[in-house]
Amino acid sequence: MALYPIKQLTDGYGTDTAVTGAWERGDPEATDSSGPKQLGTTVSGSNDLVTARLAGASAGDVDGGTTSIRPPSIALPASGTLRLGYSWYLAHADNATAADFFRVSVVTSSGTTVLFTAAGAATDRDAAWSTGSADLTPYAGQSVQILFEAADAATASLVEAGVDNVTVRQA
Ligand SMILES: [Ca+2]
Ligand SMILES: [Ca+2]
Repeated sequence: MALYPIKQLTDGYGTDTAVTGAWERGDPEATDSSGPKQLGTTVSGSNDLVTARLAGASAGDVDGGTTSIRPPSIALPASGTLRLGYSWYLAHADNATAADFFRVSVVTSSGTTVLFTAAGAATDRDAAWSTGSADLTPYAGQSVQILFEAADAATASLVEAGVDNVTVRQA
């Protein structure tokens, strides 16, 4: 089993459209708006990847479009079963819609493939860590990047997201 700690780069493709709430790595402050919307505690330690870590005067959430964060390329082993693991949350207020999202994708030299999407809805969704995983075996032997995106699309809504403990394991 191999374990790869993954670094990150915000707006790695220069395509982000969000005007606030850009992903960053740091020690997050908790926010509350009808329940927790940004978690002040992480899974791995003091830091996580979070859509603007400070609570600030306003909620400091994603506004105006999409924000992305991706690690540098990682060279996957050529053999074995490869599994991506991560902890994540998406939180939004009841002013969200299905246009808002949290998304995980794998990027290779031949394109981007969505691995997971959590869409928003017109409900109050509190932040809570969940674990996600995806099979990266089809990408064995390739150089890949894991791309995380969060979006406040369509009408403005309170949207926050977090990611932690990103790993690739070889079995
Ligand atoms: Ca935030
Ligand atoms: Ca929205």
